[in-house]
Amino acid sequence: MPLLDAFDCSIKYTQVIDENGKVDAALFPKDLDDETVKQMYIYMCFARALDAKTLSLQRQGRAATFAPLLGEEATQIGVAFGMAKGDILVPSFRQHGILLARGMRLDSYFIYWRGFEEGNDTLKDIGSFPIAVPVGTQMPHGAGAAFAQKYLNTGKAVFAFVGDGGTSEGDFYEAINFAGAFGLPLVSVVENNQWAISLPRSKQTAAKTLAQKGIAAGINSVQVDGNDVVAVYKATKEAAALAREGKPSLIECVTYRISMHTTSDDPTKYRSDAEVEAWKAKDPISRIRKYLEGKSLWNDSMEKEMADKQSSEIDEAVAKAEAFKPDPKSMFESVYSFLPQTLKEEEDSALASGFWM
Ligand SMILES: Cc1ncc(C[n+]2csc(CCOP(=O)(O)OP(=O)(O)O)c2C)c(N)n1
Ligand SMILES: [Mg+2]
Repeated sequence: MPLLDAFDCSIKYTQVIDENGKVDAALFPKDLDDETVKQMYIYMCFARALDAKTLSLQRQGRAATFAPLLGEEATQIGVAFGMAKGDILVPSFRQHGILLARGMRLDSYFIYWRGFEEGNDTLKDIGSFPIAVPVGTQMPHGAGAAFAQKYLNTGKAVFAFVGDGGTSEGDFYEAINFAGAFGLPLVSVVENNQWAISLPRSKQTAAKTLAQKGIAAGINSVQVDGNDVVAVYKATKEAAALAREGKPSLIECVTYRISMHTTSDDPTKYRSDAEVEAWKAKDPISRIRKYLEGKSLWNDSMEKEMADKQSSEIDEAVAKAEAFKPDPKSMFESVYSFLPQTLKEEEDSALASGFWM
């Protein structure tokens, strides 16, 4: 007699559209129409354009230390499109693609990257927690928010993002365990971009997949090609439906950080060009373009029109953000219920000197 009932420990990997734009028709989601795939393509391009602009602003001293998402567009846009309208998002620091597709105000985004928290504040209007840099904290926050949705019976699912490195944090294990034990509407999205600053995925854990960590928590756990927006969309939709039945999920999106960790990092110091080039061949955007072109749904003139529109929208938002004048009092608020004397003195001095203006 076995001591335990048998249970399935295998992890399913899904790819729907490969590097050449070839589709596995049996896996293609029935609810996904051409127009939506086109929109996903447009948002992936928009995310890449926004990313490039922010990097350029940082290099000019017009934005703070920034974490680029280049190469990870399909993971973020796929999740954005698979979530329902009122669902809740808990991003970390590299998720501007999903925030963009969920309707983030672009001027707020640039205000945040100028270093002002006011830019983070408007994310609540799109059902998102603020951008937060601590690694892994998104998970217990997400589990807590999911507990609240269950308690209040809102029917909303919560999507919390964590990196490959973040899955080594205690926060990660505690959150998925809590979600499994309480049957919470939590979808944990592991954006596995193969690197945690300079630590490669191979040294992060001896586990073969990051998805399998969810098995121990008793939750639905899958792995998808994170450079395939359709596979990510499909897994997200399925996980969202399960979440609404009180079944949490973990989706490991296998992707790659093509760019630097942040603008203060030099990845050439710790990884080879050959590795980066191999991943560039799996680019998430070009495969969807090939797919759309194959169906005569996209062409060069549409590409140009799209790029021009996105670039003027971005430029307009930058101009607005650079004209933004923060209230000097704002940096003294929201931490203490009343201001300690030392900070009060600093506040008085800041206001008197007018250095902010
Ligand atoms: C708790 C904590 N420890 C360390 C750091 C410094 N840090 C910032 S990002 C990062 C690596 C995160 O890697 P991963 O989770 O894979 O996410 P990625 O940056 O690849 O998106 C580290 C160690 C931090 N921000 N928070
Ligand atoms: Mg990583």
